Amino acid sequence: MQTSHSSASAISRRTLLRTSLALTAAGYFGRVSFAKEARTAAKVKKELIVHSQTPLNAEPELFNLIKSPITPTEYFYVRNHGTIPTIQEADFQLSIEGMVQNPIKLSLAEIHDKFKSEQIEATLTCAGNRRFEMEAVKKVGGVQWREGAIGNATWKGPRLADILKMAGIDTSAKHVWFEGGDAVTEKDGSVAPFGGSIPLEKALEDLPGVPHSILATHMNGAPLTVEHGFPVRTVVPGFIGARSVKWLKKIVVSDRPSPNHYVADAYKLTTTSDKDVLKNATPIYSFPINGAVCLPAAKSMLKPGKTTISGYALPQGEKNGSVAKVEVSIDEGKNWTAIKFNSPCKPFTWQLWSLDVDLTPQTKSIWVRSTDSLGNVQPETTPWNIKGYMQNCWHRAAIQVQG
Ligand SMILES: Nc1nc2c(c(=O)[nH]1)N[C@H]1C(S)=C(S)[C@@H](COP(=O)(O)O)O[C@H]1N2
Ligand SMILES: [Mo]
Repeated sequence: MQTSHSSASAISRRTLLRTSLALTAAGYFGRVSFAKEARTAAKVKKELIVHSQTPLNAEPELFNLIKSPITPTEYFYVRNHGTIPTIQEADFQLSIEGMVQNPIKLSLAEIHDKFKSEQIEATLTCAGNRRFEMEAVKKVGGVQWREGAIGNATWKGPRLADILKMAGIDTSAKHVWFEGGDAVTEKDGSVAPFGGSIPLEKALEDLPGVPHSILATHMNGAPLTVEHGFPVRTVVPGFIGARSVKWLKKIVVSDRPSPNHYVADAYKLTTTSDKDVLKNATPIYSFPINGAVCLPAAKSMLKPGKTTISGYALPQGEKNGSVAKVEVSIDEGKNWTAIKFNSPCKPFTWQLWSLDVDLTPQTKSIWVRSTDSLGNVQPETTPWNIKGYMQNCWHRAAIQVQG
């Protein structure tokens, strides 16, 4: 290791090194300049509904959300627990440690050069999507997400499995921890990075036609934006968004789930905040089957007659589940119309749907429920939990039709 001294030659050598590293990174991204800063608050406000500015939490309007099966990055929800770090690509280093034979550190250029990169399509959704609906039973704390804490993108980067294999996984390893480069201030004032954790089995999952877990450097064909985790994040298809850790800094292979707050205490389904109950509960991994009516928007005033309604459906994020059926009711569940899909839906990926219906002045609401290929169906009601996670019951949009 070279110690730093302030002679002119050392500085210029350092500058040179930095420049060449920066160039390598620039070459790696295929262009010299790209957004290294987060969007301005004004720009975010134009594109998303902002729930909180610091930390930034924002979701799209539903008509923007379902404009295309691939969600444009500007309309992709942003969910943060702490500050958004600005990481210089030249300084970036990812460390792989824990129960591995050879702990390794990788630069961005090495992540690019040493591994085959793979492009996947996967839907990301926050466990708190639709949380605001919990208020029908009892309001819960946290960001009051509507139906837009979901998005579908293409992601590109090396397979997590390839990186773990290079480090050599110990035979007794069972879990993989991820640590972000952000700083989250907890209620007790302590500051720690956001962390996630997934079972090793999931990290190594290799099923035909099912997207792998990757370390994404690209989203929708461009380098990750700062808000979405630049320069590297995990993308774990089928799992709640919290397991797709942004600004990834460290991977730890272990025989147990991560002790990070967001694995050990948060993202668990409990009806109390009792510490022991929380400690003993299982972390949420897969996202639940879900679906929502996006158009017309809830509370719309509509004319009677033919109207196209549309929305999204999401399969449960396990095995190779895909959307199998979407049913719509405009008479409070007495009759349901099933929507057919022309081609099989993709695993771990949402399916946008639309249906023409005849509205009458008696139509009070539009309901939707999805079924996946594993037989999971959106339930009629969601069990209340103290954090408002996994809100996935039949989605009901109240509307008014003119008489
Ligand atoms: N480092 C870090 N990673 C993170 C988070 C975070 O706060 N910090 N939030 C997580 C949660 S809860 C979700 S739902 C997704 C959201 O990803 P997005 O902001 O790219 O939509 O990122 C996850 N990864
Ligand atoms: Mo989330």
